[in-house]
Amino acid sequence: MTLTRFVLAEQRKAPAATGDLTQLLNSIQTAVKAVSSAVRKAGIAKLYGIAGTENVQGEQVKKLDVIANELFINMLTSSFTTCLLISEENETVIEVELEKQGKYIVCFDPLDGSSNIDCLVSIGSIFAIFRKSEDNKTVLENALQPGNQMVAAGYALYGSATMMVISTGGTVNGFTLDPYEGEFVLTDVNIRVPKRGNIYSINEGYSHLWDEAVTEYVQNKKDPKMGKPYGARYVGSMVADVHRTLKYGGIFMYPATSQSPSGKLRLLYECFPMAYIMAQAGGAASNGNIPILDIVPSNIHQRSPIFLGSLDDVDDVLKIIKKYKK
Ligand code: AMP
Ligand code: P6P
Repeated sequence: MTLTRFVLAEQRKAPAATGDLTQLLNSIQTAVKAVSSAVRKAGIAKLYGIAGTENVQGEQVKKLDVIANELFINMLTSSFTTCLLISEENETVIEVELEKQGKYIVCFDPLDGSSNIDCLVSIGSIFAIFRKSEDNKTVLENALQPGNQMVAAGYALYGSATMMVISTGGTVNGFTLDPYEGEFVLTDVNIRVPKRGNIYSINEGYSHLWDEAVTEYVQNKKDPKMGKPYGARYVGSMVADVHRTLKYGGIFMYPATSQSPSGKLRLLYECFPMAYIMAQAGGAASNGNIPILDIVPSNIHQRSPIFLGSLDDVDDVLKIIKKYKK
């Protein structure tokens, strides 16, 4: 069962479907294949190293970032199914030219975790798909929809294998790229995140900046008096940390700190899609106060704290956060 066949079969379940979402998902699939090929060749093709430019985040942009962004933009605009694109690499919304417009809005991070490229640590692409609202909202109002309006979301992990994990509402499925066939093959059917795990994932280098709740929670995970201690895993590449959490359970956290009061991760193209996938797989994702998917964005690059993973593990940290709120 290839991703192409799977998406087509899913479309058959939507009687009124025109085929646009299928076309869009297949265009994203093609972009991911091209990015995967570039990532695997980077060392030989000397694509590593600083491209000498900076992105809207003020970060040095690596050449692979530039290539990945261009590949995504080209495939999305030429799919004739999108009207607005929001990329981590572009300061403003990309409005698709009129004759190529379709009804979907795609928020994406073309190559997340790029600081890990040169040392060959896993990196990924992340995307969220919204539908343009029927009433005549402004471009920006269409771009700033709450997460629970999402139609589909997914990510690609360029790890020991290249895998796409996608949900269009309902099940979450994983497809592994067969590089010899050039096809994504269904390998992980209906992924469900365990109700509780035994791994916590957070950058402990910032522990001096955490609030009391996060400090207490992490201490509890290490204290044998509080139960069997958890293992610690932190890749520093969101797609890798979230995929492990999806498969094995546990919790991934990027909380607000005294230095970053809204955390670091971006809402529209990191937190929203990962929260959608986690929720569809039976997990949870919160900003510490409300579910990530209930957040109404105020700007396209806004950041959000995120606590994501197994239901019981996210619940545990939210209980401690609540305790300190009183
Ligand atoms: P379309 O007109 O093809 O964009 O489809 C309209 C709606 O039908 C989409 O927004 C989805 O909710 C559903 N749908 C269409 N194609 C698919 C698909 N391949 N997989 C899952 N849902 C789909
Ligand atoms: P830190 C990578 O740069 C990224 O955007 C995410 O992929 C990752 O989860 C996070 O930043 C890591 O940030 O501050 O722990 O290095």
